[in-house]
Amino acid sequence: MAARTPQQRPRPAAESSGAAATDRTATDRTATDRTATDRTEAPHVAVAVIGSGFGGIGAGVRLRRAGITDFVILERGDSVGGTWRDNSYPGCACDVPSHLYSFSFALNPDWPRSFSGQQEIRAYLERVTDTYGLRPHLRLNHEVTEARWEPAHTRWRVTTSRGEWTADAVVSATGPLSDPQVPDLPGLDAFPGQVFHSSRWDHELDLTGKRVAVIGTGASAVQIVPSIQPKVARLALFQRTPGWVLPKMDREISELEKRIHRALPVTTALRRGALFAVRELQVDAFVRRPGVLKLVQRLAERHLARQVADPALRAKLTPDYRIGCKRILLSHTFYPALAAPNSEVIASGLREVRGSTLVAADGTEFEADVIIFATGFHVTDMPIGSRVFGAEGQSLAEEWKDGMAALRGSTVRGFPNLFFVIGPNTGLGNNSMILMIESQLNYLIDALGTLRSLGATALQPTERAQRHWNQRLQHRMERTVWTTGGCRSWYLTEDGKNTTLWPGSTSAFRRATRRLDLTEYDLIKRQAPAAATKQEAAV
Ligand code: N01
Repeated sequence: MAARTPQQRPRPAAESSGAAATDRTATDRTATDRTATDRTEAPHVAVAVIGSGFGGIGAGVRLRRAGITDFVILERGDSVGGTWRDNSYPGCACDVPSHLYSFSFALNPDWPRSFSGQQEIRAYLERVTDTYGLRPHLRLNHEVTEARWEPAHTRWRVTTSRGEWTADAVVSATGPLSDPQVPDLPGLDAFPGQVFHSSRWDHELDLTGKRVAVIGTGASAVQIVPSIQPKVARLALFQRTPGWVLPKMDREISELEKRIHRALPVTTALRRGALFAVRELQVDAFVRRPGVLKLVQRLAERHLARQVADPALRAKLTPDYRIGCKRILLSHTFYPALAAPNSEVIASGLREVRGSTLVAADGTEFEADVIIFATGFHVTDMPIGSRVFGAEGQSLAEEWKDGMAALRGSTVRGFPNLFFVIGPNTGLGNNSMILMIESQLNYLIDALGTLRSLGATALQPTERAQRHWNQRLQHRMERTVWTTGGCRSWYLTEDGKNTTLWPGSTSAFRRATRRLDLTEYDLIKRQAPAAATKQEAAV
């Protein structure tokens, strides 16, 4: 796991400035070169996509399929993959089945396991990038530092660490799991050992024989702990809140299954359909009937009882809230790793660091060589928000100071032609995010097509439509397990408002985003010429 995949190797300068050198067409080369030399006349594109994870790659594929080829995908990293590039910690794997955690238009008959590892998913995204001709659109190592709507020109000006573009539309596909959250703890700066976040794993560091503290008990910690426990001298898990854990039914997919999927692609689709149906049936319990989840909770209790013999440890690991309130964790190996003789669970949050001594809120101390923060991401305060400025010059972060809100998770009043992939309230508690991403891409493509057919330049939701959408959504949220389950999760803002999850089925969201409803939008026509330089259809 620690070994780097070929895609992780730093790319040569020519390649990392955008597409692989061999892929670059003449017009594309012109665009890139102009970026470097001509800062006053920024090249213009129809669409600037921010991010190249599942959302950005999916957007690229759908744009090309819609016949829109003058777009760039701006990526701050040196390769595609988003959260599946950044999270390379030992044991990193998906907890949604492989055949469901992939694009519907790029089914993969060759998934090696029922739940894919990080490297397979990352390689899959690299393959999709190649197969769908996205390399020429990619601008790697281009961190977006600002995106600003220019009302006089009815366009966006997008500034990156390596050049500027103007664009008719911006697609924000930065995802909720992109910027690590590390608690601001007294004394942490003076810790003499190594410290890193789970999504910034230090692959140079050998943990063998070290005293290691893992902070947090979310989906990342559950995978990290069993992967490192056998090699470390001592492992302490700082657990502020225990999670509910169910067994992970992971297995190798046999050669026969793969052969059948390859020979009969419909079987891959059927497998996906079955996985989807099972998850879709579960939604009602999370959203409308949390009481039903008691049965699932019993399974989790039994799993804990079977795997942890020590009653004191079992008590520590038993949550006091309804299962599903926080993301349900899947693992066969987490509890056995915690029950191992070199492990201890400190049932308290990490409060401060004194030299190499970690001090929990309950006063428990642990001497550590390494601290691994599995403390999650900036989710409810989407970091791109402070870099995006709308029609009145206001930032999205200011606009969202009381919590993120959009129309259909996709568009925000005051920010014309800004489209989100995984926007506010589009997350899922128990299903594949790729389904939601594809719904938002349907909406994006329909919006761009609508603009073209109406001869309009931009659109933004009416205040009324956005308000009604969020009122209805928050009303539905009241009954969900995320609200009633008795926990505090990362789905919620400081004020306890859920601005992260979609309180319904993925089918309902698919229907809600199938078509853009023009009665929900104000249209804007361009007043001034589009841009100083129009980049010709690049590829
Ligand atoms: O982060 P988290 P994550 N002392 O936010 C704790 C996705 N993902 O990286 O619960 C001690 O869930 C905090 O405590 P509490 C998935 O969507 C997917 O694990 O707030 N602990 C919590 O336990 C997932 O949900 C896969 O009381 C402290 C933890 O840090 C999301 O990523 C795999 C603390 C943060 O948990 C994030 O998961 C991995 C302190 N001072 C991740 N401060 C898939 O398989 C914070 N915490 C798809």
